[in-house]
Amino acid sequence: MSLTIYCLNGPNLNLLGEREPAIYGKGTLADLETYSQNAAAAVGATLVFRQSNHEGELVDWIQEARRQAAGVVINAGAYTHTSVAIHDALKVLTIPVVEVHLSNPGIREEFRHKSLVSPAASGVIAGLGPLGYRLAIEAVVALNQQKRV
Ligand code: CA2
Repeated sequence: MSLTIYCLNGPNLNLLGEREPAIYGKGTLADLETYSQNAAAAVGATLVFRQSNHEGELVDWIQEARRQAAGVVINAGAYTHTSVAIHDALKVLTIPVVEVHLSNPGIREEFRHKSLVSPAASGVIAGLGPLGYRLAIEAVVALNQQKRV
């Protein structure tokens, strides 16, 4: 049976391709979704890909994933560094959670060095652009396979 993976994207990621190409690349969010959908299809998974600028909506989707998904790939955007609500929602999950970032926050401004998502994640992928999304999807599938061994 096909695994359903939620890929959740936080604030301002709808602006991809419009500004800061040196940091985030030239691709748009639609390009990132197509790339991610193809990556999921290649490993036989079904991807639910969403973006919101609103913290509460992201929390609602994480709660929905608890019932609907076999794993979560999350780029919480700037909420990565501030949101106790997203941290708490992720902590409740018993499915794999992979934190992903297009850039590498660890080599950027100091305020990006702390992640509240990481303590609730199975793993973190950063700095690889869209490739990170593919690897995160593959990781969710592999972690589900491990569970069944
Ligand atoms: O590198 C990432 O994926 C980030 O999660 C992106 C967030 C940033 O706050 C995190 O520290 C790292 C920001 C996303 C904003 O994306 C934009 C894209 C184009 C133009 C402006 C913002």
